[in-house]
Amino acid sequence: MYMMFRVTPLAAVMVGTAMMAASSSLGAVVYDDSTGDIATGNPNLDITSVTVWDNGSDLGFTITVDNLDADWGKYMLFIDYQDGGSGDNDNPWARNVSGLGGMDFFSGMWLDNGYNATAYSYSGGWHESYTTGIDVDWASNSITFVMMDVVTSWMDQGITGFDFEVGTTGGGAGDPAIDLIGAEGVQPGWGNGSHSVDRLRYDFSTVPAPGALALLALAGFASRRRRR
Ligand SMILES: [Ca+2]
Ligand SMILES: [Ca+2]
Repeated sequence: MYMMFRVTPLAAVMVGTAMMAASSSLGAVVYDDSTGDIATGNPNLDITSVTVWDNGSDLGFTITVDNLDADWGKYMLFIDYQDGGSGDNDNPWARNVSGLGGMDFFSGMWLDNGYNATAYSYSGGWHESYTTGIDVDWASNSITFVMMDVVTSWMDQGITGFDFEVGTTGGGAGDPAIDLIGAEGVQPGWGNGSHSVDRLRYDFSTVPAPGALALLALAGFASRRRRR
């Protein structure tokens, strides 16, 4: 049964950290990005990798940048997991990023005044839909964002994975993405637009249920008997 948990940021961070450790063998994919592929001198906005993982119920992202030594960066996650979704250049933060029509989920993270995150789903418009939490590791220049029970909810709808984009930006509506993960190349920088040309794919890790394992064992036993 799917249950929506609304958790405080602190609780989410604590659970998320525990899940990271527990889920390392279940599924984690690292997507690399070039270092220095930005038009501005903001290493806190230069993505070097994004790690996506799940444990069969929760979904986590770790965004690593060249140097997180600044407390004002903004980080965006766009997810396309089903038909329909947003128009192009249509995100809840009004950042100037084109090439991303059909998005169904958006999360924005910021480091000002401590740090926090917010998440939205698209249904005829953007609606803030989740209470989330992030964990910032200044020493490793990384920001980890965990969404509880999202995988459970989406798998109940027959979803087995999703396409996504990650971008960095500033604090103002109309700001562009300074860096995008993938093959976009150097974006024009402050005062200009930005454009996504690819979406990365993540498929959920699959954990066979006990019943499925029993069936597999039975099948193996039957095939061994037949070979005798
Ligand atoms: Ca980069
Ligand atoms: Ca969509």
